[in-house]
Amino acid sequence: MAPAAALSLLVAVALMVVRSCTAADDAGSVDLWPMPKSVTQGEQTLHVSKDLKMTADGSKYADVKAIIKDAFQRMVTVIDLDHVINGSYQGLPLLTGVNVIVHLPGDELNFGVDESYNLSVPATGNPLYAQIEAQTVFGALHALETFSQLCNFDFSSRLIELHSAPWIITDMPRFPYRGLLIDTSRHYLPVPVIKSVIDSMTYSKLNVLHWHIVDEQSFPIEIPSYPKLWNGAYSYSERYTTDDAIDIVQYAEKRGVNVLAEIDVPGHALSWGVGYPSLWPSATCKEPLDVSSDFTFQLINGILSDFSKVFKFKFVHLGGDEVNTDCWTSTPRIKAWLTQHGMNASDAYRYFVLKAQKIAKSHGYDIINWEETFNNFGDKLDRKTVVHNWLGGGVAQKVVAAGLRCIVSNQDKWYLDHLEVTWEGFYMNEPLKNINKPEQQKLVLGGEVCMWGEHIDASDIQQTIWPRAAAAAERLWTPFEKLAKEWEIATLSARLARFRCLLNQRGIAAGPVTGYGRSAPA
Ligand code: CP6
Repeated sequence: MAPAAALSLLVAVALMVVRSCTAADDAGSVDLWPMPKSVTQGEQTLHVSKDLKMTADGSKYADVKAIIKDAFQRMVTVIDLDHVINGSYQGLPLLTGVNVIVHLPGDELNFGVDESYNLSVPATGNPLYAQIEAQTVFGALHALETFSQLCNFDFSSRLIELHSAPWIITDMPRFPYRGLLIDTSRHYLPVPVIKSVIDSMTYSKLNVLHWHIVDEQSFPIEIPSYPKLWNGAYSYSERYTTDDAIDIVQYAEKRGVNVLAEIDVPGHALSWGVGYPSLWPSATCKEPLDVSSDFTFQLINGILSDFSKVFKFKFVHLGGDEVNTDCWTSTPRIKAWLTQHGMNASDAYRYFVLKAQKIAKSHGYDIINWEETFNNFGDKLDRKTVVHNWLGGGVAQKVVAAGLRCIVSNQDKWYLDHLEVTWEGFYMNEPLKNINKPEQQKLVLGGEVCMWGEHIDASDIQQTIWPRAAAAAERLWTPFEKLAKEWEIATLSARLARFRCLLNQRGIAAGPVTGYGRSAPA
């Protein structure tokens, strides 16, 4: 490239990425991420009172729901209400409260909970109150998040401005499963970092934290039934106690985020043998877990029994990917066992996965498995199995045609450790690609972006996840008809940049909206 051309390209890129954090003020722009199902707006600017109150008039439940009260307090913090200077509201209408109506009792989160909400912000009224109406507290949480994104702190007046009232927003998710995977085996992530990831998820309405807790490199979690398992942790400080896990699950649930725990068997489990070496086929050949030993399955039973007291999500993830059975066939003891049972190595892989499924079911879980299990013996899987796609072959189409449920995470588009995939690439990954029958579409529960841990740790996880995960979050939340088409995608960058800025203001180290993962700011 000629130097002049290169320079002008650089300048153009710099102009593209340096953006103001202010909401676009042009009429008709909607600075919300993800875009709600339906939005109407007006032209009136309001101020938000420093004494903004939450009420629950007309609600049988919201006034007693600690979840909503806590969420309101967090919302007040993120919009920076503390720094509003009282009394100089300059004659604009003053919003003095948010009224929250929740229709259903209960505040137990699980898969498929109603997350819909209505939010209206009138332009006139005395008192002037925003109105939130939701079926469940979890819908109301999303409404509070949306409300927070309407608020803009103005540093010249030191007031919060809310533009373009009246707002009428009707919203609900396109998919019930909107996930993010974290991996605490390749690098340990301290509890506060995991909590900060949970916070960040709520800002883009993701609702499943897939916790890939354990893998071959380390076993960081305490399993009371088999206390030597966490001998496989990297160090004494790089561990999660049962109380840490409970703390994380409760923290997430209060914010509308389910925690999906994974043990990845029989491959990806080498670290289990640090505490219990008999799980290894031999001292020199250490995975997959010994299929011939009853102890292997007793231990899986112990782990899932302990999990069932901590992880209350309907699903547990049993992995099942990348199983190389060479250690089974090359270990004489196991080879003899295979012969005795009339199994070859791939029979034994199926035997292992199905046996683990039965154990998980006995503890009340529905099962998620990586797609190799379906690719190898889909017809034998428990019919309630959810198949988790990650390879590039478009397996979702086959899974739903077979009547099973599916989660989409194809690595060429939704793996966050693939730094070369741009936010536009994340945005354009369509989970229902080539799935046209409504009854099959319903079997696609949603999707998940994956932050594998080999190349990240606490120091750079947030800027590797964000803003690209937000692009996927909109794909999973917003109705298909309202998503940008490939040729319109450039029109999203200002709105995404504002959302990224909002993440930064809330203490989340989201990277700049340059397109690529983890790039330096311009
Ligand atoms: N660990 C486990 C991994 C991966 C998988 N499972 C993985 C494979 C390929 C890429 C990224 C991650 N690191 N347990 C696959 C599901 Cl590119």
